[in-house]
Amino acid sequence: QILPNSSEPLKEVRVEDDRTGLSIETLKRAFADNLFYIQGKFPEIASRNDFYMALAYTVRDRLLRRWLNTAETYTRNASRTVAYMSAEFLMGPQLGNNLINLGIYDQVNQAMKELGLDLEELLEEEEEPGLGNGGLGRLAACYLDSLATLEIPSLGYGIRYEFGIFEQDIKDGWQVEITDKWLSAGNPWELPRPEWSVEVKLGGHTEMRADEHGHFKVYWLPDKIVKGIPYDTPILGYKTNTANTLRLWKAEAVESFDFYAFDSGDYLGAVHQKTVSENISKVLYPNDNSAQGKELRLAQQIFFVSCSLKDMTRIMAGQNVPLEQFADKFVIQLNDTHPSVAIPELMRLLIDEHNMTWDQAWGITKKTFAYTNHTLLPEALERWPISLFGRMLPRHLEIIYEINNRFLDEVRMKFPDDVDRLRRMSLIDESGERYVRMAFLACVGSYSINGVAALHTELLQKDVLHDFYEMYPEKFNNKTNGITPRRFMVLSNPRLCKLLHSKIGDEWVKNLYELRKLEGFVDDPEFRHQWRQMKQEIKQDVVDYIKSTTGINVNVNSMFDIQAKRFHEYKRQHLNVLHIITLYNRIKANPNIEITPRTFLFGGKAAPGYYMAKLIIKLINSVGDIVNRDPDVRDRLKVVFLKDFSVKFAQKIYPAAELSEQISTAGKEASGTGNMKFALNGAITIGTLDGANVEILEEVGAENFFLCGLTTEEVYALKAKGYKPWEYYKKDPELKLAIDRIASGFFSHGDPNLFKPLVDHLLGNDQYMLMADYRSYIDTQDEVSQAYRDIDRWTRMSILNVARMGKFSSDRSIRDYCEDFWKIQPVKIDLKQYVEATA
Ligand code: NBY
Repeated sequence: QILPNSSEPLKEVRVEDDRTGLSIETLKRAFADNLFYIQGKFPEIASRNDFYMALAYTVRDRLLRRWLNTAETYTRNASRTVAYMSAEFLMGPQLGNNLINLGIYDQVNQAMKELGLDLEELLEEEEEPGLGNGGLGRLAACYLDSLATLEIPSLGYGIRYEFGIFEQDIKDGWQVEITDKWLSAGNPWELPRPEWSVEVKLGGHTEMRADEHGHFKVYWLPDKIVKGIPYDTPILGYKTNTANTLRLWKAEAVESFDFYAFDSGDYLGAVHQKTVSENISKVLYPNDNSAQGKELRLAQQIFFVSCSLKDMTRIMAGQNVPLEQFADKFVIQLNDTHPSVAIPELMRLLIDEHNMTWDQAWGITKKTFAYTNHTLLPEALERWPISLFGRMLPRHLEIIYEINNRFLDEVRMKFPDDVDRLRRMSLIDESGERYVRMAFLACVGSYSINGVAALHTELLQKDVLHDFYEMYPEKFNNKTNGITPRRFMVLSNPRLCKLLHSKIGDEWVKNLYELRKLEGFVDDPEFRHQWRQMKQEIKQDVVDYIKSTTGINVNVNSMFDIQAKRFHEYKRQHLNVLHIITLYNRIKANPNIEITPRTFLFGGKAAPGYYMAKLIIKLINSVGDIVNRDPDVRDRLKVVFLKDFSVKFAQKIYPAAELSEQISTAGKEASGTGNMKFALNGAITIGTLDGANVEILEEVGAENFFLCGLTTEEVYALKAKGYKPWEYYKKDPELKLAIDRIASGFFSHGDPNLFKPLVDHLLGNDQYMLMADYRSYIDTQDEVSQAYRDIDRWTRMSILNVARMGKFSSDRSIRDYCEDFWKIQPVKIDLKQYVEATA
């Protein structure tokens, strides 16, 4: 025996080293090591980014064990896996979230302090990956967080855009777009995996040829091949050992093509080819809720979808799972129709490259895919012109025609002699120029179709997908969206979390329904006082921020009334502006009028090509210029446009909100998720009966929600009987005065033309019915002002909103997906086993 009689002392020796240890001393040493050996800097010449990078690598080292163990466990067990396919992942900064989920925020904070650094400042330094537009992309990110936290084997698949959503600047009140060079300082969170690169074919034509057995087969002869290189980012669960993967594809040129051109002496041609290939993952399309129909966009879609499917077949081969079991090994969730070419692409892979029969391949395909719809807006439903589609994806078009033929036969069987139904349901729109209807393709190729809030799912079934609901009622289901409380509470609102911790512990972080326990404290005046105190401190931070970035003085005692979301006419930021102008008019008419002081905060980007949305931004800034300076206003109203709204910025803003503006035209906002983030942070909602507002109202109670506007049925009915916006203008003097102010040029240096398009829209057709909802909105806002003056009432409402938001955790959404149709179980990751093996 080599060891003394007891080996206990040896167990005391930790395998803790500078890459794993969590003691303050080890963290400091690891940080210094990374600064020196990775950044190549000593402290005196290190930039803030160097310090950020050194810390990021320190944290990354500490999550790699979890990441590798997770991958190893999934491989060994050949675990059933969710593949979440999305053209967008709006992840937000990674460092803070990883510190929270690893449970090492406090240690690292202390270690940095001892090194004379400020963790907050280092967190600020991170350039966020803005690889999404808004709700849809952020939902994908929240879902990855919940999947990892619930220990569900999953992979996110998307595109590694070199340029994400543009940065927004405001010049003379107008939005200006700036390229988002998020990768320029390096990205410490991704690992390239070139050994798992794949090739994607594009263009060319197909041919029927006999194979070696004399059987005829289709061959696709592409005229272009692009290489996809995967870049992996770890997705940590909250205080679990699970670290899943987000795999994003970067497009590069295939070497063989370069060599070919190079051999023939066409050097510049070869370089050009390289540029064309790399363009595919160059930039995120900056539109939300409108499809563009651009060739490059279709190339992006087939590119990432084809890379991902091939990656999945590689994974199966590595685990010795036969391809026949594809639908058992993977469920593919389609985040809207953007990845829906995956349906014909999987068919093509199985038939053309793996020699399956049509029926075999189709059997697998329709058991694999599930489709989430995010919109009812007709302009957001993707359709590809047949000519464009056929040019880029000739083989996929053939497959879609075949799917369509068989599908229409099915429709004929179920609904004989209904020619109009066939025309309506065909995957090919033949009413004019011919198009492929991607939403219909997704419906036919998926076993599940879900909307993102109860009302939205109901409207899908009644309206946009009614025929498909009649055809396949069993496929339809609702999955109300959710948000992750880790990022949108624990990380972003430490003050609220501290207060919650003192009263109800922190079970709620993993089980948000636990927040209900707060209801027991709502009658405690001391608690309400602390609640107000907390909100006040958060507001003060934002006041300071606004002062330092815009020079505007904001009254910390005014109500923080916030609308933060993409600019779109259906979201009706201009209805909010009409309220501001109305209050302003009241002050001008009677400068001594009693008015609840308010600060109106706006944040959000407009699609660069969306003229009306950009004009609304200009209007907000123009109204702000007048209102903020008018001495009659006496600081009772302030209008602030917070430029360049992002996930990082949102995290600062949600906690400070008191009133959350959710005022879309009923029936237009599929769900909304900002509405949830605000309410979870103690803001009260003023909103229409739209999207998830309906369910928020149901949860928090009507007495804790300011409801306004028409219902969806009323919107439909009013449209049907003939809507006349002009009538509302004529009959409501306050509305008339507000519109006239804009039309007169009062906010545009006397120029009546600047906002004329907006005014004409509102008085002419007013597609989104602002005129119809104006009076109800204004009256409800007056109630809001009243309620705010009753400080105890308001505080109670705020507390009860937080207490009753349990339903809106993305953990609940993901559990519903798992149980309802993913049919997938958690897999526990063991760390000890590994540590002992290495020890
Ligand atoms: O998805 C949003 C919905 O508007 C919102 O109500 C919902 O809460 C959220 C999550 O379910 N949709 C959205 O963000 N859509 C897009 O960003 C988007 C982006 C691109 C395109 C279409 C829609 N496109 O066709 O290119």
